Amino acid sequence: MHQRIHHRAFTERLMSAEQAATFVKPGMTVAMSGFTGAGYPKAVPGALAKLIGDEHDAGRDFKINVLTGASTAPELDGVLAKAEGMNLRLPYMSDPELRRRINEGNMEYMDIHLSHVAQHAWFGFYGKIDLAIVEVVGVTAEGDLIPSSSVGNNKTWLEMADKVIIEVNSQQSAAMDGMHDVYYGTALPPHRKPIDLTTVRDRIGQKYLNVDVNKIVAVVETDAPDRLSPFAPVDATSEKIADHLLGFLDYEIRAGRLSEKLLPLQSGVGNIANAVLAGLARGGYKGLTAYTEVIQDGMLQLIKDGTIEFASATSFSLSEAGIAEFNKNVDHYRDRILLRAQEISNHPEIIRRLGCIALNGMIEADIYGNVNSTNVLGSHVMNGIGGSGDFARNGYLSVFMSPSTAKDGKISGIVPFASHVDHTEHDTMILITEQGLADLRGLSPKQRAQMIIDNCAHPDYRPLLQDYFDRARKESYGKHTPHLLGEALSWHERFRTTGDMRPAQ
Ligand code: 0RQ
Repeated sequence: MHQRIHHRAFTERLMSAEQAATFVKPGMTVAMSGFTGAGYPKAVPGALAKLIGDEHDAGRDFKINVLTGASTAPELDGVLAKAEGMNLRLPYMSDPELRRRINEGNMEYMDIHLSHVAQHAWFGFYGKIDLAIVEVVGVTAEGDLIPSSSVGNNKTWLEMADKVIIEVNSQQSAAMDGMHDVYYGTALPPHRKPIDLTTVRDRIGQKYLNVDVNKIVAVVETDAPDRLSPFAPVDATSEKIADHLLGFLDYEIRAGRLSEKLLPLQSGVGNIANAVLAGLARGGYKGLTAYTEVIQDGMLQLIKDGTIEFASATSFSLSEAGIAEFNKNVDHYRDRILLRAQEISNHPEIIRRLGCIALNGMIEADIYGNVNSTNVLGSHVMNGIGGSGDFARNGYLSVFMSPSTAKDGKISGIVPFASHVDHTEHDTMILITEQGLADLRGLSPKQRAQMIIDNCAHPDYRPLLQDYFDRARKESYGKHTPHLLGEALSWHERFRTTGDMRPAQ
């Protein structure tokens, strides 16, 4: 019994998820663990959703504000969204039920750079945090918490919350003990000090999370897996994108701007990023490093085959096969992976010092290189900016990748004007589609536009973009970043009305 809980203050507060959920009251701000489907509480949110549902059935209002690390899973975001139990949710999310409610306008969602969340909480921007619900692997005899498959914002939630509920999940590998590095040196301005992390391997903190036992109101034992997202099989499009990236990296090595070991890689979420990582294995690299947020299957494979010798992240996001592989070879991975708090994994100071190569997916880019990562047709949020902004702004190189079209060619990934901007033209250095790669470094806006049209646009859309650009160069009010303002978003409007960005023939 309680093999993973070695402290009496915790065993004394063991209870069911249903009992624990009763500590949540309407209007509370509840901060939960979880990052990209890993390390989120598995039982209390479900029990809470049931409680909320019962209250709603009885005609009583019950909604809470939910803060997390990043996306969670159906057992958290999904059930609370279905129960109409959230007023506000932040930051990154990816649950279909939650996404639907946000896009229907039935709840508020705040999309925040992942490095900002903890510090904004400390600055008081989100008000008081009433309760934290945090999954851990176990509790030590000293009452410290062994972090789970993500660290995310847990340090901050445990410190800031008035009350704490702990879920101890026996299905998380006990071998993760020791794989974490939790930094306790952050302070508020003007008292901040440099963060002494100069290589991806550096340990600057401690293995365990601290918690004030007096704040613990409930401990719940669980035995359930993480979300285990499957990834789309690598297809010809993502293989081409990976090949363009590999060609570019070779070019940089030959130009003497990168060594054979490159610089620490950051890789975003999604199928494209995952496929591109898998593609790196074909590049013949050895001994690379990663300073990133998420370890997906693609990265695990690179660590396994020695392409990557060390990876720092804040979370895993593995498929079922990925978890099985991790558990099978856990001793190999333990020495090669470190999980940190997301304020450190995504810290601008460190990303800039290390010189990360930021590799992120996008929804669309415009001809000048403004990138939309989040909002389809400028209004329907997909997931959120996640950490892409932290890395794109501060990395040594910022690369954005996408197929050149979406929805069977009816949508162009390269448009005259991005319908929503997450990363400005000033932050985008390299754009890649399966059509080719645009190296935008050192180019003016008009030079960038021509290169993006020539190299990245799909042939169906290339003449249309060229026509827009040519006319804009003649007719635009200013000729620095030429635009036809009345037409700039007409492709999106056409898709809305006809279901295709291409004009009818
Ligand atoms: O839709 O799911 O209905 O098929 O978007 O697109 O091409 O499979 O690409 O999985 O790599 O995701 C930007 C969403 C790309 C992701 C985004 C539709 C497309 C498909 C997925 P379906 P793909 P990916 C660090 C980094 C922001 C956060 C980030 C993302 C679905 O990369 O969320 O980078 N990035 N974090 O059909 C309409 C378009 C579209 C489009 C694609 N122009 N219009 N739909 N789609 N382009 C990690 C963290 O921060 C945690």
